[in-house]
Amino acid sequence: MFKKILIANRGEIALRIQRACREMGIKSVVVYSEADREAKYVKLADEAVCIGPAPSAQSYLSMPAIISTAEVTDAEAIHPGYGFLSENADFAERVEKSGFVFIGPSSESIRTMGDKVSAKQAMIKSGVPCVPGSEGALTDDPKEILRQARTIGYPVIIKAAGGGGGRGMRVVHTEAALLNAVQTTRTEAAAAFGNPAVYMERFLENPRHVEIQVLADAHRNAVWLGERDCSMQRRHQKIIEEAPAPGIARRVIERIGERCAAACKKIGYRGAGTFEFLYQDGEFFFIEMNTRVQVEHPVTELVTGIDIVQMQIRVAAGEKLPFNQRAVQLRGHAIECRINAEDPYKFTPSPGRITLWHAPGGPGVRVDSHIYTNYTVPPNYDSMVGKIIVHGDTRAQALARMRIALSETVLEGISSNIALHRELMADAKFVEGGTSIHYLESWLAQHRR
Ligand code: MV4
Repeated sequence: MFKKILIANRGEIALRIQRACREMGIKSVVVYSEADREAKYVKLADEAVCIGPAPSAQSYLSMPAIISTAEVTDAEAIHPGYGFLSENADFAERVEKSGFVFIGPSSESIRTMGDKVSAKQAMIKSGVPCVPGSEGALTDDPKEILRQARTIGYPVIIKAAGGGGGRGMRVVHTEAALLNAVQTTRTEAAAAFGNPAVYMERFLENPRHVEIQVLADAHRNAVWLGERDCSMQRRHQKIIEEAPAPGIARRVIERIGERCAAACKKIGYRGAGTFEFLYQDGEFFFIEMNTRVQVEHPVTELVTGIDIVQMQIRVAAGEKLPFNQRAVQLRGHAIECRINAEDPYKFTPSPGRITLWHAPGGPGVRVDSHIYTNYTVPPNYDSMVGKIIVHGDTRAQALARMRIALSETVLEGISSNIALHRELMADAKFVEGGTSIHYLESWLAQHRR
Protein backbone atom coordinates (compact mmCIF):
# COMPACT_ATOMS: atom_id res chain seq x y z
CA MET A 1 0.00 0.00 0.00
CA PHE A 2 1.06 3.60 -0.60
CA LYS A 3 2.76 5.45 2.25
CA LYS A 4 1.85 8.89 0.96
CA ILE A 5 -0.79 10.26 -1.42
CA LEU A 6 -1.07 13.73 -2.92
CA ILE A 7 -4.62 15.10 -3.03
CA ALA A 8 -5.01 17.24 -6.15
CA ASN A 9 -8.29 18.87 -5.21
CA ARG A 10 -9.99 21.18 -2.71
CA GLY A 11 -13.13 21.56 -0.64
CA GLU A 12 -15.18 18.74 0.79
CA ILE A 13 -13.68 16.07 -1.48
CA ALA A 14 -10.14 16.95 -0.39
CA LEU A 15 -11.29 16.39 3.19
CA ARG A 16 -13.09 13.17 2.21
CA ILE A 17 -9.94 11.76 0.56
CA GLN A 18 -7.82 12.87 3.52
CA ARG A 19 -10.12 10.96 5.88
CA ALA A 20 -9.84 7.82 3.75
CA CYS A 21 -6.04 8.10 3.82
CA ARG A 22 -6.01 8.52 7.61
CA GLU A 23 -8.16 5.45 8.11
CA MET A 24 -5.80 3.44 5.92
CA GLY A 25 -2.67 4.71 7.68
CA ILE A 26 -1.56 6.63 4.59
CA LYS A 27 0.01 10.08 4.90
CA SER A 28 -1.48 12.73 2.66
CA VAL A 29 -0.21 15.93 1.08
CA VAL A 30 -2.72 18.55 0.07
CA VAL A 31 -2.04 21.18 -2.53
CA TYR A 32 -3.89 24.46 -2.19
CA SER A 33 -4.27 27.81 -3.89
CA GLU A 34 -3.77 31.16 -2.19
CA ALA A 35 -7.57 31.39 -1.85
CA ASP A 36 -7.69 28.16 0.18
CA ARG A 37 -5.01 28.97 2.75
CA GLU A 38 -7.60 28.91 5.57
CA ALA A 39 -9.40 25.77 4.43
CA LYS A 40 -10.11 22.99 6.92
CA TYR A 41 -8.35 20.25 4.96
CA VAL A 42 -5.25 22.47 4.73
CA LYS A 43 -5.22 23.01 8.48
CA LEU A 44 -5.77 19.28 9.14
CA ALA A 45 -3.24 18.08 6.57
CA ASP A 46 -0.10 16.09 7.35
CA GLU A 47 1.56 18.31 4.74
CA ALA A 48 0.22 21.20 2.68
CA VAL A 49 1.84 22.95 -0.25
CA CYS A 50 0.63 26.18 -1.83
CA ILE A 51 0.79 25.69 -5.59
CA GLY A 52 -0.36 29.03 -6.93
CA PRO A 53 -2.86 31.88 -6.98
CA ALA A 54 -6.63 31.59 -6.71
CA PRO A 55 -7.54 31.02 -10.38
CA SER A 56 -7.80 27.25 -10.99
CA ALA A 57 -5.81 27.50 -14.22
CA GLN A 58 -2.78 28.53 -12.16
CA SER A 59 -3.32 26.13 -9.25
CA TYR A 60 -5.69 23.13 -9.27
CA LEU A 61 -5.40 22.79 -13.05
CA SER A 62 -1.64 23.26 -13.20
CA MET A 63 -0.16 19.87 -14.07
CA PRO A 64 3.49 20.92 -13.56
CA ALA A 65 2.72 22.47 -10.15
CA ILE A 66 0.95 19.31 -8.98
CA ILE A 67 3.43 16.81 -10.35
CA SER A 68 6.44 18.73 -9.02
CA THR A 69 4.77 18.89 -5.60
CA ALA A 70 4.41 15.09 -5.68
CA GLU A 71 8.13 14.93 -6.47
CA VAL A 72 9.32 17.20 -3.66
CA THR A 73 7.02 15.61 -1.05
CA ASP A 74 7.80 12.01 -2.03
CA ALA A 75 4.17 11.13 -2.63
CA GLU A 76 3.65 7.87 -4.50
CA ALA A 77 0.18 8.43 -5.89
CA ILE A 78 -2.13 11.29 -6.85
CA HIS A 79 -5.86 11.34 -6.12
CA PRO A 80 -7.60 13.82 -8.44
CA GLY A 81 -11.03 13.90 -6.72
CA TYR A 82 -13.77 15.17 -9.05
CA GLY A 83 -13.73 18.13 -11.45
CA PHE A 84 -10.39 19.86 -12.16
CA LEU A 85 -7.96 17.29 -13.65
CA SER A 86 -9.91 14.18 -12.64
CA GLU A 87 -11.00 13.25 -16.17
CA ASN A 88 -8.05 14.68 -18.04
CA ALA A 89 -6.39 11.77 -19.87
CA ASP A 90 -3.25 13.83 -20.55
CA PHE A 91 -2.87 14.49 -16.83
CA ALA A 92 -3.29 10.80 -15.96
CA GLU A 93 -0.67 9.99 -18.57
CA ARG A 94 1.78 12.61 -17.29
CA VAL A 95 1.30 11.40 -13.72
CA GLU A 96 2.15 7.83 -14.74
CA LYS A 97 5.07 8.90 -16.98
CA SER A 98 6.49 10.86 -14.02
CA GLY A 99 6.55 7.68 -11.99
CA PHE A 100 3.45 8.22 -9.84
CA VAL A 101 0.24 6.24 -9.65
CA PHE A 102 -2.87 8.03 -10.87
CA ILE A 103 -5.73 7.01 -8.57
CA GLY A 104 -8.24 6.32 -11.29
CA PRO A 105 -8.55 4.39 -14.52
CA SER A 106 -5.83 4.14 -17.16
CA SER A 107 -5.36 7.24 -19.32
CA GLU A 108 -6.60 5.07 -22.19
CA SER A 109 -9.93 4.37 -20.43
CA ILE A 110 -10.30 8.07 -19.59
CA ARG A 111 -9.64 8.98 -23.22
CA THR A 112 -12.15 6.43 -24.54
CA MET A 113 -14.89 7.66 -22.20
CA GLY A 114 -14.00 11.32 -22.74
CA ASP A 115 -14.89 10.95 -26.41
CA LYS A 116 -18.62 10.28 -26.21
CA VAL A 117 -18.65 8.58 -29.63
CA SER A 118 -15.93 6.08 -28.68
CA ALA A 119 -17.57 5.61 -25.25
CA LYS A 120 -20.84 4.67 -26.89
CA GLN A 121 -19.12 2.35 -29.34
CA ALA A 122 -17.35 0.60 -26.45
CA MET A 123 -20.70 0.16 -24.68
CA ILE A 124 -22.50 -1.18 -27.75
CA LYS A 125 -19.67 -3.71 -28.17
CA SER A 126 -19.92 -4.66 -24.48
CA GLY A 127 -23.68 -5.19 -24.49
CA VAL A 128 -24.76 -2.06 -22.60
CA PRO A 129 -28.01 -0.67 -24.07
CA CYS A 130 -27.57 2.80 -25.62
CA VAL A 131 -29.95 5.46 -26.92
CA PRO A 132 -30.75 4.57 -30.55
CA GLY A 133 -28.76 6.87 -32.82
CA SER A 134 -26.09 7.32 -35.44
CA GLU A 135 -23.46 4.62 -35.57
CA GLY A 136 -20.44 6.70 -34.66
CA ALA A 137 -19.86 10.31 -35.62
CA LEU A 138 -21.95 11.96 -38.33
CA THR A 139 -20.43 12.16 -41.79
CA ASP A 140 -20.27 15.33 -43.90
CA ASP A 141 -22.87 13.98 -46.33
CA PRO A 142 -26.17 15.87 -45.83
CA LYS A 143 -28.22 13.11 -47.48
CA GLU A 144 -26.75 10.56 -45.13
CA ILE A 145 -27.47 12.77 -42.08
CA LEU A 146 -31.10 13.24 -43.19
CA ARG A 147 -31.43 9.50 -43.78
CA GLN A 148 -30.09 8.65 -40.31
CA ALA A 149 -32.48 11.10 -38.65
CA ARG A 150 -35.43 9.55 -40.52
CA THR A 151 -34.39 6.11 -39.35
CA ILE A 152 -34.03 7.27 -35.74
CA GLY A 153 -37.23 9.34 -35.80
CA TYR A 154 -37.77 12.94 -34.65
CA PRO A 155 -37.11 14.62 -32.29
CA VAL A 156 -33.38 13.92 -32.40
CA ILE A 157 -30.53 15.40 -30.39
CA ILE A 158 -27.16 16.38 -31.87
CA LYS A 159 -24.32 15.99 -29.37
CA ALA A 160 -20.64 16.90 -29.54
CA ALA A 161 -18.26 13.94 -29.18
CA GLY A 162 -16.06 16.14 -27.01
CA GLY A 163 -18.98 17.40 -24.91
CA GLY A 164 -20.74 15.72 -22.02
CA GLY A 165 -22.46 16.84 -18.87
CA GLY A 166 -24.88 18.91 -20.92
CA ARG A 167 -22.32 20.85 -22.95
CA GLY A 168 -22.54 20.97 -26.74
CA MET A 169 -25.97 19.58 -27.54
CA ARG A 170 -28.96 20.68 -29.59
CA VAL A 171 -32.45 19.22 -29.95
CA VAL A 172 -33.96 19.07 -33.45
CA HIS A 173 -37.70 18.65 -33.95
CA THR A 174 -38.05 18.79 -37.72
CA GLU A 175 -36.19 17.72 -40.81
CA ALA A 176 -36.17 21.36 -41.98
CA ALA A 177 -34.00 22.35 -39.00
CA LEU A 178 -31.62 19.39 -39.05
CA LEU A 179 -28.71 20.37 -41.27
CA ASN A 180 -28.36 23.85 -39.78
CA ALA A 181 -28.41 22.40 -36.28
CA VAL A 182 -25.71 19.89 -37.18
CA GLN A 183 -23.54 22.65 -38.65
CA THR A 184 -23.99 24.98 -35.68
CA THR A 185 -23.23 22.21 -33.17
CA ARG A 186 -20.11 21.25 -35.16
CA THR A 187 -18.83 24.85 -35.18
CA GLU A 188 -19.50 25.27 -31.46
CA ALA A 189 -17.90 21.92 -30.68
CA ALA A 190 -14.76 22.79 -32.64
CA ALA A 191 -14.44 26.04 -30.68
CA ALA A 192 -15.30 24.61 -27.24
CA PHE A 193 -13.64 21.19 -27.36
CA GLY A 194 -11.22 21.40 -30.28
CA ASN A 195 -13.16 18.56 -31.88
CA PRO A 196 -15.92 19.18 -34.45
CA ALA A 197 -17.20 15.57 -34.35
CA VAL A 198 -20.91 15.26 -33.51
CA TYR A 199 -23.31 12.34 -33.24
CA MET A 200 -27.08 11.94 -33.24
CA GLU A 201 -29.53 10.22 -30.90
CA ARG A 202 -33.25 9.88 -30.55
CA PHE A 203 -34.25 12.65 -28.10
CA LEU A 204 -35.95 11.26 -25.00
CA GLU A 205 -38.52 13.83 -23.88
CA ASN A 206 -39.10 13.02 -20.24
CA PRO A 207 -36.48 10.65 -18.83
CA ARG A 208 -35.02 10.14 -15.39
CA HIS A 209 -31.28 10.22 -14.81
CA VAL A 210 -30.28 6.95 -13.19
CA GLU A 211 -26.64 5.97 -12.88
CA ILE A 212 -24.82 2.78 -11.91
CA GLN A 213 -21.74 2.89 -9.66
CA VAL A 214 -19.01 0.38 -10.47
CA LEU A 215 -15.69 -0.62 -8.94
CA ALA A 216 -13.07 -2.62 -10.79
CA ASP A 217 -9.59 -3.82 -9.94
CA ALA A 218 -6.55 -4.43 -12.14
CA HIS A 219 -7.27 -8.19 -12.11
CA ARG A 220 -10.45 -8.05 -14.19
CA ASN A 221 -12.76 -8.21 -11.20
CA ALA A 222 -15.64 -5.76 -11.37
CA VAL A 223 -18.76 -5.19 -9.29
CA TRP A 224 -21.66 -2.78 -9.50
CA LEU A 225 -22.83 -1.06 -6.33
CA GLY A 226 -26.45 -0.36 -7.11
CA GLU A 227 -27.83 2.76 -8.72
CA ARG A 228 -28.46 6.40 -7.91
CA ASP A 229 -31.34 8.55 -9.09
CA CYS A 230 -29.95 11.99 -9.92
CA SER A 231 -32.95 13.46 -11.71
CA MET A 232 -33.33 16.46 -9.37
CA GLN A 233 -31.15 18.93 -11.23
CA ARG A 234 -31.16 22.44 -12.60
CA ARG A 235 -29.09 23.40 -15.65
CA HIS A 236 -27.14 20.13 -15.40
CA GLN A 237 -26.27 20.77 -11.75
CA LYS A 238 -27.63 17.97 -9.59
CA ILE A 239 -28.90 19.07 -6.19
CA ILE A 240 -30.49 15.91 -4.75
CA GLU A 241 -29.45 12.30 -5.31
CA GLU A 242 -30.79 9.10 -3.85
CA ALA A 243 -30.28 5.37 -3.79
CA PRO A 244 -32.03 3.17 -4.71
CA ALA A 245 -34.00 4.79 -7.56
CA PRO A 246 -37.67 4.88 -6.47
CA GLY A 247 -40.17 2.70 -8.28
CA ILE A 248 -37.88 0.79 -10.64
CA ALA A 249 -38.16 -3.01 -10.52
CA ARG A 250 -35.07 -4.63 -9.01
CA ARG A 251 -34.77 -7.17 -11.81
CA VAL A 252 -34.66 -4.39 -14.42
CA ILE A 253 -31.85 -2.61 -12.56
CA GLU A 254 -30.01 -5.86 -11.88
CA ARG A 255 -29.89 -6.67 -15.57
CA ILE A 256 -28.34 -3.27 -16.30
CA GLY A 257 -25.95 -3.41 -13.35
CA GLU A 258 -24.66 -6.80 -14.44
CA ARG A 259 -24.10 -5.45 -17.95
CA CYS A 260 -22.09 -2.55 -16.52
CA ALA A 261 -19.87 -4.84 -14.46
CA ALA A 262 -19.42 -7.12 -17.49
CA ALA A 263 -18.50 -4.10 -19.64
CA CYS A 264 -15.82 -3.11 -17.09
CA LYS A 265 -14.28 -6.57 -17.38
CA LYS A 266 -14.48 -6.48 -21.15
CA ILE A 267 -12.75 -3.11 -21.54
CA GLY A 268 -10.26 -3.76 -18.71
CA TYR A 269 -11.59 -0.88 -16.64
CA ARG A 270 -9.91 -0.19 -13.31
CA GLY A 271 -11.08 2.07 -10.48
CA ALA A 272 -14.40 3.64 -9.58
CA GLY A 273 -16.71 4.62 -12.40
CA THR A 274 -20.27 5.61 -13.14
CA PHE A 275 -22.44 4.56 -16.06
CA GLU A 276 -24.99 7.30 -16.72
CA PHE A 277 -28.35 6.22 -18.10
CA LEU A 278 -31.56 7.85 -19.12
CA TYR A 279 -34.52 5.82 -17.89
CA GLN A 280 -37.83 6.21 -19.67
CA ASP A 281 -40.87 3.94 -20.08
CA GLY A 282 -39.21 1.08 -18.20
CA GLU A 283 -36.04 1.09 -20.31
CA PHE A 284 -32.43 2.10 -19.66
CA PHE A 285 -30.31 3.92 -22.25
CA PHE A 286 -26.59 4.54 -21.68
CA ILE A 287 -25.45 8.11 -22.39
CA GLU A 288 -22.02 8.68 -20.81
CA MET A 289 -19.49 7.19 -18.41
CA ASN A 290 -17.75 9.14 -15.66
CA THR A 291 -14.29 7.88 -14.83
CA ARG A 292 -13.93 9.58 -11.43
CA VAL A 293 -15.39 9.50 -7.93
CA GLN A 294 -18.58 11.54 -8.00
CA VAL A 295 -20.01 14.16 -5.69
CA GLU A 296 -22.93 11.83 -4.90
CA HIS A 297 -20.83 8.75 -4.01
CA PRO A 298 -21.93 8.88 -0.33
CA VAL A 299 -25.48 7.69 -1.04
CA THR A 300 -23.99 4.51 -2.50
CA GLU A 301 -21.62 4.20 0.45
CA LEU A 302 -24.56 4.40 2.86
CA VAL A 303 -26.66 1.73 1.13
CA THR A 304 -23.73 -0.66 0.51
CA GLY A 305 -21.48 0.00 3.51
CA ILE A 306 -18.55 0.14 1.06
CA ASP A 307 -16.03 2.98 1.26
CA ILE A 308 -15.64 3.94 -2.40
CA VAL A 309 -12.67 6.27 -1.88
CA GLN A 310 -10.74 3.60 0.05
CA MET A 311 -11.52 1.12 -2.71
CA GLN A 312 -10.20 3.55 -5.33
CA ILE A 313 -6.92 3.70 -3.42
CA ARG A 314 -6.72 -0.06 -2.96
CA VAL A 315 -7.30 -0.95 -6.60
CA ALA A 316 -4.90 1.80 -7.72
CA ALA A 317 -2.26 0.12 -5.52
CA GLY A 318 -2.90 -3.13 -7.38
CA GLU A 319 -4.92 -4.86 -4.68
CA LYS A 320 -7.81 -7.12 -5.58
CA LEU A 321 -11.33 -6.03 -4.64
CA PRO A 322 -11.85 -7.53 -1.16
CA PHE A 323 -15.43 -8.66 -1.95
CA ASN A 324 -17.40 -10.12 -4.84
CA GLN A 325 -20.79 -9.22 -6.31
CA ARG A 326 -22.69 -11.57 -3.99
CA ALA A 327 -21.28 -9.74 -0.99
CA VAL A 328 -22.69 -6.43 -2.26
CA GLN A 329 -25.99 -6.16 -0.42
CA LEU A 330 -28.11 -3.03 -0.60
CA ARG A 331 -29.67 -1.93 2.66
CA GLY A 332 -32.24 0.80 3.18
CA HIS A 333 -32.41 4.13 1.41
CA ALA A 334 -30.08 7.14 1.24
CA ILE A 335 -30.66 10.74 0.14
CA GLU A 336 -28.13 13.52 -0.41
CA CYS A 337 -28.80 17.25 -0.49
CA ARG A 338 -26.03 19.38 -1.94
CA ILE A 339 -25.60 22.63 -0.01
CA ASN A 340 -24.63 25.46 -2.34
CA ALA A 341 -23.54 28.98 -1.43
CA GLU A 342 -25.89 30.69 -3.86
CA ASP A 343 -28.74 33.13 -4.12
CA PRO A 344 -31.97 31.21 -3.41
CA TYR A 345 -33.84 32.84 -6.32
CA LYS A 346 -31.25 33.79 -8.92
CA PHE A 347 -28.84 30.91 -8.20
CA THR A 348 -25.89 33.25 -8.56
CA PRO A 349 -22.91 32.32 -6.34
CA SER A 350 -22.92 33.82 -2.85
CA PRO A 351 -19.34 33.66 -1.56
CA GLY A 352 -18.27 35.38 1.64
CA ARG A 353 -17.74 34.83 5.33
CA ILE A 354 -19.81 32.22 7.11
CA THR A 355 -20.80 33.81 10.41
CA LEU A 356 -22.45 30.67 11.80
CA TRP A 357 -22.43 27.01 10.78
CA HIS A 358 -24.18 24.38 12.78
CA ALA A 359 -24.15 20.96 11.16
CA PRO A 360 -26.99 18.50 11.75
CA GLY A 361 -26.48 15.13 13.42
CA GLY A 362 -28.25 12.16 14.90
CA PRO A 363 -29.02 8.66 13.66
CA GLY A 364 -28.36 8.05 9.99
CA VAL A 365 -27.02 11.54 9.28
CA ARG A 366 -23.68 12.20 7.55
CA VAL A 367 -22.26 15.62 6.70
CA ASP A 368 -19.41 15.92 4.20
CA SER A 369 -18.26 19.52 4.35
CA HIS A 370 -15.10 21.52 4.81
CA ILE A 371 -16.78 24.67 6.13
CA TYR A 372 -16.77 26.09 9.67
CA THR A 373 -17.93 29.25 11.45
CA ASN A 374 -15.78 32.20 10.27
CA TYR A 375 -14.63 30.34 7.14
CA THR A 376 -14.75 32.52 4.04
CA VAL A 377 -16.12 30.84 0.91
CA PRO A 378 -13.82 32.00 -1.90
CA PRO A 379 -15.45 33.34 -5.08
CA ASN A 380 -13.15 31.40 -7.39
CA TYR A 381 -14.61 27.90 -7.36
CA ASP A 382 -17.80 25.85 -7.43
CA SER A 383 -20.49 27.05 -5.04
CA MET A 384 -21.04 23.68 -3.35
CA VAL A 385 -19.96 23.98 0.29
CA GLY A 386 -21.10 20.62 1.59
CA LYS A 387 -23.49 17.72 1.46
CA ILE A 388 -25.99 16.39 3.95
CA ILE A 389 -26.55 12.68 3.44
CA VAL A 390 -29.08 10.59 5.35
CA HIS A 391 -29.79 6.89 5.56
CA GLY A 392 -32.90 5.07 6.73
CA ASP A 393 -34.44 1.60 6.56
CA THR A 394 -37.01 2.93 4.09
CA ARG A 395 -37.29 5.95 1.80
CA ALA A 396 -39.91 7.38 4.17
CA GLN A 397 -37.46 7.15 7.07
CA ALA A 398 -34.66 8.68 5.02
CA LEU A 399 -36.97 11.55 4.03
CA ALA A 400 -37.96 12.10 7.67
CA ARG A 401 -34.32 12.12 8.70
CA MET A 402 -33.46 14.61 5.95
CA ARG A 403 -36.28 16.93 7.03
CA ILE A 404 -34.99 16.83 10.61
CA ALA A 405 -31.38 17.32 9.49
CA LEU A 406 -32.32 20.32 7.35
CA SER A 407 -34.36 21.79 10.21
CA GLU A 408 -31.30 21.58 12.49
CA THR A 409 -28.87 23.06 9.97
CA VAL A 410 -27.80 26.66 10.53
CA LEU A 411 -25.78 28.46 7.86
CA GLU A 412 -25.51 32.24 8.27
CA GLY A 413 -23.52 35.01 6.62
CA ILE A 414 -23.96 33.70 3.07
CA SER A 415 -27.03 32.75 1.03
CA SER A 416 -27.68 29.08 0.44
CA ASN A 417 -30.13 26.63 -1.07
CA ILE A 418 -31.07 25.09 2.29
CA ALA A 419 -34.56 26.62 2.22
CA LEU A 420 -35.10 25.14 -1.26
CA HIS A 421 -34.17 21.68 0.05
CA ARG A 422 -36.61 22.11 2.95
CA GLU A 423 -39.39 22.89 0.47
CA LEU A 424 -38.51 20.01 -1.82
CA MET A 425 -38.47 17.48 1.03
CA ALA A 426 -42.11 18.46 1.62
CA ASP A 427 -43.12 18.47 -2.06
CA ALA A 428 -45.80 15.86 -2.78
CA LYS A 429 -44.35 14.76 -6.14
CA PHE A 430 -40.80 14.44 -4.82
CA VAL A 431 -42.05 12.58 -1.78
CA GLU A 432 -43.93 10.20 -4.08
CA GLY A 433 -40.65 9.60 -5.97
CA GLY A 434 -39.69 9.05 -9.58
CA THR A 435 -39.78 12.62 -10.91
CA SER A 436 -38.02 13.30 -14.24
CA ILE A 437 -34.99 15.45 -15.11
CA HIS A 438 -37.35 18.34 -15.94
CA TYR A 439 -39.23 18.33 -12.64
CA LEU A 440 -37.09 20.77 -10.65
CA GLU A 441 -36.98 23.42 -13.37
CA SER A 442 -40.75 23.34 -13.83
CA TRP A 443 -41.23 23.36 -10.05
CA LEU A 444 -39.02 26.44 -9.80
CA ALA A 445 -40.93 28.16 -12.61
CA GLN A 446 -44.16 27.62 -10.67
CA HIS A 447 -42.96 28.33 -7.14
CA ARG A 448 -40.50 31.15 -7.58
CA ARG A 449 -40.24 34.64 -8.95
C1 MV4 B 1 -30.16 13.31 -23.66
C2 MV4 B 1 -31.44 13.73 -23.29
C3 MV4 B 1 -32.50 13.24 -23.99
N1 MV4 B 1 -32.30 12.37 -25.01
N2 MV4 B 1 -29.99 12.42 -24.65
C4 MV4 B 1 -27.73 16.14 -20.72
C5 MV4 B 1 -26.45 15.93 -20.02
C6 MV4 B 1 -25.78 14.88 -20.77
N3 MV4 B 1 -25.16 13.98 -19.83
C7 MV4 B 1 -26.81 14.22 -21.58
N4 MV4 B 1 -28.00 14.98 -21.44
C8 MV4 B 1 -29.16 14.62 -22.00
N5 MV4 B 1 -29.06 13.72 -23.01
C9 MV4 B 1 -31.06 11.98 -25.31
N6 MV4 B 1 -30.87 11.13 -26.32
C10 MV4 B 1 -31.56 14.65 -22.24
C11 MV4 B 1 -30.43 15.10 -21.59
C12 MV4 B 1 -30.63 16.00 -20.50
C13 MV4 B 1 -30.33 15.62 -19.19
C14 MV4 B 1 -29.79 14.38 -18.88
C15 MV4 B 1 -29.49 14.02 -17.58
C16 MV4 B 1 -29.75 14.92 -16.56
C17 MV4 B 1 -30.27 16.14 -16.84
C18 MV4 B 1 -30.57 16.51 -18.14
C19 MV4 B 1 -31.12 17.76 -18.41
C20 MV4 B 1 -31.41 18.12 -19.69
C21 MV4 B 1 -31.16 17.24 -20.74
